[in-house]
Amino acid sequence: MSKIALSGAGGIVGSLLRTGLRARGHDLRVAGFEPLVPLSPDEDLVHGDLREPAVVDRLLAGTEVLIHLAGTSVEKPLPEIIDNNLRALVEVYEGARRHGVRRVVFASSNHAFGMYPVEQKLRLDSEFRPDGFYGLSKAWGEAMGRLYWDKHGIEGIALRIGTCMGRPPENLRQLSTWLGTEDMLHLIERCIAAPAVGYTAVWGISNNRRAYYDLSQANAIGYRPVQDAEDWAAQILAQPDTADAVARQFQGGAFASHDYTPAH
Ligand code: 15L
Repeated sequence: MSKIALSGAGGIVGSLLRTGLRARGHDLRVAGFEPLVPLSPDEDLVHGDLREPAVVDRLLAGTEVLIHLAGTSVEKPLPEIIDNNLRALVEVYEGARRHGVRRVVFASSNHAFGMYPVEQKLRLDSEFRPDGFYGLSKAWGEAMGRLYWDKHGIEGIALRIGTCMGRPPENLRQLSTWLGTEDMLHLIERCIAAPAVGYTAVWGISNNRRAYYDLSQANAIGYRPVQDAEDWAAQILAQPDTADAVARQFQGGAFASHDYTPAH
């Protein structure tokens, strides 16, 4: 079985994947910025700053696939985004070249498309419409995956993750953006096992009736989500929607309304 590197294992999605993939028998090396408490004495752990090539080397040596979740995962001032999501990503991809990593699965985000109106259904080839510097960094990350496939032959999958928190959807927006844990584990296993993907993007949401995205093209890697946020719709719709008017208008929700210039 091939060795899989998982970065960002200390985060919410990273923790779910660390335990879920381990339970499914995958051979993992997991990395966090801070030291992680081992789940067993023999767990293969790395920690440190991925802007440092030596840390990247420890993460990637002997691995075949990298699931790259590390980085800033919310809107932050630009210098932090540049350090964690742009500079670190270059180091990670250069490390993938040095170590002959076959495939990088990059955690992109719905926020690279957050300025689309909620009424619009997006396809995989819809243009980026980031809702902030964080979403913009994900557009950069997707383009980097494209570059390293076209120029260096490293396969890439950009996972445009919606809302994946390891719990049921909690508001109207999440009826469209939710990704259930079971679907997420199935999606990642498809990202690991799908043959010859070259470079592709995939929407990382469940089979939500109110999805903002057209999932029909996700079948390229064999992703067949079975969970649906609609199962929680009745209780969510019975509560008042606390989102502000701008957040209600755009797919990125509160990320779109943050620092929004009105009346333009
Ligand atoms: C993301 O990309 C964020 O990392 C996460 O914190 C959530 O905000 C999620 O998107 C979402 O849109 O719900």
